[in-house]
Amino acid sequence: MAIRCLQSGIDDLLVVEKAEAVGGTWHENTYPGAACDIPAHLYALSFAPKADWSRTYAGQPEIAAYLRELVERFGLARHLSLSTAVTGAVWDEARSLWRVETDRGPLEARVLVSGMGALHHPALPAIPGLQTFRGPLFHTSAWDHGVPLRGKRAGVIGTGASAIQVVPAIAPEVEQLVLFQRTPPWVIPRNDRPIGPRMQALFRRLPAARRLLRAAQFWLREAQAALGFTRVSGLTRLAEAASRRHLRQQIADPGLRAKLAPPYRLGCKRVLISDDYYPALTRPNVTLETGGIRTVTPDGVTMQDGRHHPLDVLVLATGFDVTASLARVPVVGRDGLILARAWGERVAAHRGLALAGFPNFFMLLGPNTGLGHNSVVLMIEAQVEYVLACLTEMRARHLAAIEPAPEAQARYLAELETRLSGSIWQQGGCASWYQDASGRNIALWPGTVVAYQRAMRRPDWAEFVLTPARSPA
Ligand code: N01
Repeated sequence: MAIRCLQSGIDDLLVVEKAEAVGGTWHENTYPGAACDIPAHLYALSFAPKADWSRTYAGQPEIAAYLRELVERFGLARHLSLSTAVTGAVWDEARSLWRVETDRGPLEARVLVSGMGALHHPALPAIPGLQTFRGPLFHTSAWDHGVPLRGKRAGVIGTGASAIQVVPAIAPEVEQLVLFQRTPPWVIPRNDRPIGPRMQALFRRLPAARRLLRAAQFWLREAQAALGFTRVSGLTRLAEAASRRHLRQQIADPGLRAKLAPPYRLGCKRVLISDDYYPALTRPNVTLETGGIRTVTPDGVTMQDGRHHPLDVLVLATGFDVTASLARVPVVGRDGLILARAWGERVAAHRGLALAGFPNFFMLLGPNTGLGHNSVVLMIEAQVEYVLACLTEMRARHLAAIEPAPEAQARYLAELETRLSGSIWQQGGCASWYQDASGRNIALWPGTVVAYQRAMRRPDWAEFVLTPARSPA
């Protein structure tokens, strides 16, 4: 958003970030094995390509370095306020601006864009006795690199995208590893490969070759979404068969295989990609525990049936508190309307990024604009261009405020509801962070990226209430 603003001549901008460095998820998640599930060439910003990605799926250090390098490349440093946490924001109707509270003092802004994301407040499990554990205890997103794992008995709770990267990375190092699984994930092959110097040189010299690769990676994933990842279809069955084959090929023991067979439809939870997760579970020093946890004790974990696993280190790979993430920062719109309350029973936004009653406020990656099948950066870019069009219009027409018209918002949300009904999240028989307490998908876009890009190509001003400035700005 900041780069595209600068490129469009909007340079009176400040990026406020609570961490001490840029990178967001790629700054914070440094656990062993952390990498992206989307090929690096496809995951990079479309307007900031990188020819020399070292592998098909880049690791966290390489992605974090890419994001830091963008600060240099696009001259962002003077627009950054790092180590500054936004603690609240209130719309000032009389002055048509946002009064933003931070832990380093107040700010004012005509337009407020949230890039806060939803996956950064750890979800700590409500397991009795958790806090009594005597050894090191930490969440994957706050990995304690000061804790040596060699020769230790480690426990990992959870089997989501984070856990299946951590387990193969630490299994060779620890003495014993107990993985506590509540629900097995669907896992498909990853086929990660290094990209050698000759390919990197080719991508540097011939940008069309890089673009071709990126397009192929994009359309492969779009086809999956169109055909199978959002609805139960023939492709769902094909993908499930491929995943079962992967399981059979990698796990010989029928007992272990049975424990790893998901009891719900593929696509309902995030589909995981890994070539080394199942093999890690066959190591003699790794135990897959599928009984329920009764309690954590000072020296380990006790199961419902009374068995006890003595442990030195406990890792929580239990995911993030998604629904509460934006609600943690009170955003107060017109007439004291609080964002978390405006959402009431349903977290939703007009086109996934704006809300009636909240003028000049946009959310990147807001409700129902996440993806399970393709690069989420493509969704963010579609939103960034849409917000830019709004900013340009505000400038051209001397507007004080812009916000969705309630009727247009209601129409959009009714259409979204139709798309969601009958989708895999409603019918797949699972629960995940994609869903709210009532089981409704509030996180993912229920369609292809192309469909969203088309819907977001340019704003239809009839969908908005445009308030002119009192005197030309
Ligand atoms: O979190 P998750 P994550 N007792 O919520 C289990 C992105 N990401 O950090 O399935 C026992 O997926 C829970 O069990 P269950 C990506 O979008 C991307 O792994 O609820 N277990 C589940 O197994 C991803 O979707 C990448 O039954 C408990 C696990 O903890 C998102 O981040 C890498 C429990 C949580 O899984 C979140 O992934 C990493 C309890 N009380 C993350 N509570 C890549 O791109 C929870 N669990 C590669």
